[in-house]
Amino acid sequence: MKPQLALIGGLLGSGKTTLLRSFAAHLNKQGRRVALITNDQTGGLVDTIFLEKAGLSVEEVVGACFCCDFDGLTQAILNSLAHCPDVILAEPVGSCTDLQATVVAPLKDLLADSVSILPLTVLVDPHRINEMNALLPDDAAGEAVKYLFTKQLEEADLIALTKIDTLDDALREDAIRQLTVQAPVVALSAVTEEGIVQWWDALQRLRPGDARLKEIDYAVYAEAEAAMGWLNMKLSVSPETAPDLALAGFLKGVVNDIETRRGHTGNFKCVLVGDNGYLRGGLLRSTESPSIEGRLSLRSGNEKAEFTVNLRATLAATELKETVLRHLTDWNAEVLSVDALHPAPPRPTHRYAPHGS
Ligand SMILES: Nc1nc2c(ncn2[C@@H]2O[C@H](COP(=O)(O)OP(=O)(O)OP(=O)(O)O)[C@@H](O)[C@H]2O)c(=O)[nH]1
Ligand SMILES: [Mg+2]
Repeated sequence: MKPQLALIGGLLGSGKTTLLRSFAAHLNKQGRRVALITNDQTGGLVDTIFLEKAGLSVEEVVGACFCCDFDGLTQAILNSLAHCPDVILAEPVGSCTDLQATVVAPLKDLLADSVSILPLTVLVDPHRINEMNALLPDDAAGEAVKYLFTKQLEEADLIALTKIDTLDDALREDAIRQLTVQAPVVALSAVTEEGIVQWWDALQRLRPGDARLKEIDYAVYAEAEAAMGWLNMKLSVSPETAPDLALAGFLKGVVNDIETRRGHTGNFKCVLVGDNGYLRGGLLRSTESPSIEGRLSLRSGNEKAEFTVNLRATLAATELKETVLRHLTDWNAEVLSVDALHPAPPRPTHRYAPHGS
């Protein structure tokens, strides 16, 4: 039987990588082999390190999104096939949309002999729905994020409301009600694993060919993506306090600064790797607590660890870099590499015309 390929999209920070990790672990427990594909505008991906630390097999497409480097995606799929997986899970860049026309349809056309392409899942962070509904009238950056969010919802075959462990029943229902969408909606938590089997079953049941190819204004799409500053940074560090406390303080400090400047944090994620373990940290908004997982001890102010930082927020990329460095003054930090950019206008390798045009 051909392996199944599932594309799991959704806005920055919606929970794609966390779901990849938890569902891959679930399939592995059942004796099924899984390959993962990550994607980013530039190298140095926290997602890849995080998944590899969980013992998973990962291919990367870096330097452009799947749509603009379709050949890179094809190559990553072919590389994955060498491990004879039962399932391939691929995570496109969270600011990408128009995936039905630029990725799903071309894959169905060009790779149908090698893989069976499942319907497109779009993940939605329930807290983002409220934020998008409550934007202030003069919030141009927020409107840019909302455009991407809306277009992703329009083209979804299946929508998965994520992070439901953070909601009570009434709030879950409220979030689903607020999602005025055509596609079916499931709800899940990648942390507690509630709903992940139901999500996968729903994907299997959806009829192939349901793809909703939509028209999209590429000028507006390009502007919306460019509103996002993108920072991937690698440093050698030696924090002066316990690494988990230092990481939590760093995450909070940066997100607070972004919000003070009326920026929206798309996702902020870091991984600290030392000789005896690692810590992964993430934070999206100041009203939440940083999520920190893993274990790491360091001899304070002395032992070095490699720190990878990925930040996407609606401020200038250079400003993001300065903010990050300002919050690392007690970390004895030495910068090893920096990519600070705004995504270039999307130029898809293929774009299959919407139905009926
Ligand atoms: N409570 C809870 N938190 C979650 C869940 N899934 C993801 N998160 C948290 O949400 C944040 C973003 O999750 P990611 O998996 O990095 O999201 P992503 O969609 O891969 O983000 P990008 O790759 O940046 O687009 C992280 O801090 C996670 O710990 C969940 O099911 N429950
Ligand atoms: Mg991710």
